Amino acid sequence: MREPVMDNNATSSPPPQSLLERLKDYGQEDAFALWDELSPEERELLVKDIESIDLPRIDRITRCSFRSQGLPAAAIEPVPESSVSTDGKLGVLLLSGGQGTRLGSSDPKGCFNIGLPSGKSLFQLQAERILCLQRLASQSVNEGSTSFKPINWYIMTSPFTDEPTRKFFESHKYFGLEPNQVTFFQQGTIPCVSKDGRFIMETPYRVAKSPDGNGGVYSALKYSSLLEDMSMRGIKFLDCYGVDNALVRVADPTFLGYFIDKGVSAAAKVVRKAYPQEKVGVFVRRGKDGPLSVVEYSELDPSLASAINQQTGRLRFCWSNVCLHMFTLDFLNQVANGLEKDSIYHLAEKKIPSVHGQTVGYKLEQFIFDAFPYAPSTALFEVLREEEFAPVKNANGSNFDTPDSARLLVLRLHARWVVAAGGFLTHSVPLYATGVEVSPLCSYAGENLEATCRGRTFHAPCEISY
Ligand code: UD2
Repeated sequence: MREPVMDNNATSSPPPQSLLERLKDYGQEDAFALWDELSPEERELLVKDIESIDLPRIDRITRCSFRSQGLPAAAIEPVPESSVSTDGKLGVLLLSGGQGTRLGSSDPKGCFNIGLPSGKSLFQLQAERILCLQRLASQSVNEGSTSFKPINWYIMTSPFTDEPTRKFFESHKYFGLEPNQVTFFQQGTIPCVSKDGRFIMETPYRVAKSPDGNGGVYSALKYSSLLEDMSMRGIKFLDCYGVDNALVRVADPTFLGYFIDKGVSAAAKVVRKAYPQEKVGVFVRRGKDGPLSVVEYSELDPSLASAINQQTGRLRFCWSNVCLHMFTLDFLNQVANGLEKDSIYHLAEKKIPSVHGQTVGYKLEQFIFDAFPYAPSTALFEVLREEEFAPVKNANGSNFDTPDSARLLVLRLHARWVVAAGGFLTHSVPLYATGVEVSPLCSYAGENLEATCRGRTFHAPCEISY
């Protein structure tokens, strides 16, 4: 228990009345509960912290989200096969505000080295895939008439990842990209609340807050005026993805071609779900002809996750969300308003550090795919898991989605590229446990490897980087 503050003036002066009244309006007066124990400096910090919170907005979000949690979800239907087509002017939007908690690393996940022969981080692999595309595009432009522009990379960070991410890029000289083609911006944070919707106090003079989810990207783009920046740069489409996928095909031309051909506002790549409990969202239709949406793995009833389609013998909900999205810039301009108006956030039950120790409460998050129901038109694009999805979620030693499993997926895919290009592999350990790494500067998706590989033997594991 804290010792009461000795300064008599301090202990007698009450909290600012107008601020206390405003808190009472929203049932949050308890934020001042420990006022008498605070020093003058702590009181000043608490007043500033409360004044930094948009009380009407947070109250609306909390009320709408709590209310929505109780509502029976509209009956969900699997996405009919016909909606998923198996056949593929661009900015890149990277969601990189998450903390690597499950990975056991305090660094931003993009800094993580998954143990490839090159030792490259996820950020470097993604930067070099952009460089490779720029080189391929400039080669094709030389045959054409139009001039070639660099691909703009917008990277969303959070208060946890912003500074270390910027420093990582600066210390690696942007991995060969031009600094002015990389834009960092921060997502918002939101107060954590107790089960009855009251602010949880992290310290006696600070409300506990957490990043507002990867769906925070919409309001972050809107309030940072980056949507205007994209428009000024001539961007019409945004390839949006999660950082923790070692096989992500950043700015995938095939996906862009498919997206433009379909003429939709929002699209996602999907893979077939590997097993019922896989930690992926699934695409569903709400109601018979309802909008396309995603039910996150943490919110899908286990019985529905395991339900089998009797005709196909496959999982009823089999189209997995893998955080690989494409949006038109026009849609991004509209959807931020719709999401803000409805103010429905997901409630993630967590143990939250507070003045009363670990308190069970809620972190409020929006998800990137919450935008899909607001899209006038959508499309799904099936891709092969072994070519495009290698999640890096959990520390090595866990059963799935580890740096080791991701590394093997990369080495196996690239080994297939080398053999297809006429190369040979020797390996001192079983081939299922090794392979070769092809630098993204050599090849984006297995193309242009014949000159390097034909007739040559490579001893796995190694990096092919020229
Ligand atoms: C995400 C997907 C899930 C599935 C899975 C595949 C969401 C909401 N869920 O689950 O459906 O595709 O990945 O691996 O996308 N992030 C932020 N800000 C935040 C929180 C997360 O930028 O406040 C980023 C994070 O850095 C990562 C991505 O969003 O790039 C996914 O983050 P996650 O780890 O929260 O999502 P996960 O793995 O539970």
